[in-house]
Amino acid sequence: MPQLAFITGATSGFGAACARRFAVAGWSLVLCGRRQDRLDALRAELAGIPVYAFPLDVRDGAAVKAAIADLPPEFTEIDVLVNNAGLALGLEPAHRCDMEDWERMVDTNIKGLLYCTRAILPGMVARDHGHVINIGSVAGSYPYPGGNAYGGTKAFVKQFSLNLRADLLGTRVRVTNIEPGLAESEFSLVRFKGDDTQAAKVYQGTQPLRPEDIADIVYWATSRPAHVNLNSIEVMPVCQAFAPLAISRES
Ligand code: NDP
Ligand code: 8X3
Repeated sequence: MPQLAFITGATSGFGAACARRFAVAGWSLVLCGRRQDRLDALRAELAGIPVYAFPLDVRDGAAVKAAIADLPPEFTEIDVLVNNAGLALGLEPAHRCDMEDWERMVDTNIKGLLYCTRAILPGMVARDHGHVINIGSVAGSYPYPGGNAYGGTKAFVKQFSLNLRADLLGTRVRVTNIEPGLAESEFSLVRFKGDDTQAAKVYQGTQPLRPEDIADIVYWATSRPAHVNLNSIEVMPVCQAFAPLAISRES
């Protein structure tokens, strides 16, 4: 049976890789992100697959609601929602952070994810079928200096995912929170506001996760038997692990 995935933030990184991975499996796709040129290029690349791509800023709740209400008929029965659009901004300690950066992370990573979920979930429940995949982060579980509001938004995503499971008990709608560690995409370029030297340093001397690794995990989670729900999947590259708790010592 043909299946349909709705992927937010499909213009780069994990989202674009997910689109390619689902396309390989023959799925139809609804793709969004703010950059129209990237959406056009991806649609051209995926020629032969039914793709509906449209520009969307997930921070605009009314636009999200209208776009989902106005999907072409053949793109309405969404089997999988990949709530991927998101970003980190800055790595400063909290007392030096830009309040606008914090607001943008909250608006995108939390409110954008809520808008998309709230608009798509009723159809899944009505059809008693569907899978919400949220892209969380290890930053939602483990604190690190400069992670402040970004980690907070991903902790929200983690708890919201669990609470969705609680609400959806008795339906066949599945929910999975995928929590990656260090992964190379445009993530650091965005975090450091276009400073490619600073962004490149994040990955220097490492073998980070690739967007394709995450896309494989997303696809794998959706392709488990229908009675299996993976609540969360935490994944790091082999080159990453935990640090000891920090202690400030006198002198
Ligand atoms: P990228 O920067 O490569 O991709 C982010 C995507 O989100 C882009 O397609 C961007 O599209 C989209 N996006 C950002 N803001 C908005 C918005 N307001 N409305 C719609 N789309 C938006 O980063 P990644 O692929 O790495 O990140 C994807 C997700 O994975 C994020 O949620 C991130 O927090 C998470 N993550 C990333 C990790 C990493 O190390 N890379 C690790 C753990 C989690 P556009 O700019 O066109 O709108
Ligand atoms: C992205 C991973 O460690 O940069 O969510 O916060 S990290």
